[in-house]
Amino acid sequence: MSEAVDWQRAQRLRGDFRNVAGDWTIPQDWDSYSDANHDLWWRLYARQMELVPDYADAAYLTALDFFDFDRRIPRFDATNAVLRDRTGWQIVGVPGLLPNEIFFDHLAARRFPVTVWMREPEEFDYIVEPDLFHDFFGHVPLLAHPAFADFMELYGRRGREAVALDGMTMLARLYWYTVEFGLMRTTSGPRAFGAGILSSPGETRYAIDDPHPNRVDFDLPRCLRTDYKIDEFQKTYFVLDSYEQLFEALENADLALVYDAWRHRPGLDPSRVLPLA
Ligand code: HBI
Ligand code: FE
Repeated sequence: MSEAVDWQRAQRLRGDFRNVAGDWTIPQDWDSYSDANHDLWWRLYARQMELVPDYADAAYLTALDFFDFDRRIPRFDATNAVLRDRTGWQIVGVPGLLPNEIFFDHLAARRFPVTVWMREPEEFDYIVEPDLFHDFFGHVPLLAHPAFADFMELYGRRGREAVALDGMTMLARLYWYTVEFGLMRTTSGPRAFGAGILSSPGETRYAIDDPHPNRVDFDLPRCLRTDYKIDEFQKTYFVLDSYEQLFEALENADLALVYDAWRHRPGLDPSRVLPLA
């Protein structure tokens, strides 16, 4: 990679947080996108649209239709008009990954932070940190689904509580194994709803077709205890029966008890599904 891209990439990895507001939000600045940015958006979108009709959960596909994504990068204000009517969610621009506390505050207020920059063309197949495509194509559609939208707000509220309860590492696993890499049980077999799956062509196929990963019934204590690695396909996927199941599990859990019992114990190895002690 050329020196310039390295610098940009380093800047992006740190995120250009110099001019963010107190809540770390920044304007989308849609006019700043280059034709190359728009072209990359469309190429990434078109590639995933070859796959998701056969691999994604129906609720995601239905929600996708609410946003008439096209050849240009979506405008946040148009997206917010749709989300406001359906679930009251809004998306806000951010330079990249936020500290957990700030992130939880946004979710608890029905605001989803969306990264404003697009990856480089040479990152077409893989990018380690979330970019605009991951956030928009992966996360935004289901924010229009009422039960999932309710869960995301509840997650933000539980996140704020987790800061005081020293449970953030464990609660982050719930986000990872559902919001990022969750599967839904359907009469045709498991289908993907996690953003990390649906924004990656390789993991979209792997999560559904490959016989190697474990696919286990969603179980909140097991999920909170199961480790994960951020730069490889999952060794375990959790399978939900419904989005309502996810909301109720989190709503009714005694999280302080789980955090206290397991906080100082090593996470469960995702490559093996052992009986819970
Ligand atoms: N920040 N912008 C952004 N987007 C995320 O998805 C995100 C984050 N910060 C933390 C985080 N996700 C996860 O660690 C949550 O489990 C907290
Ligand atoms: Fe994400």
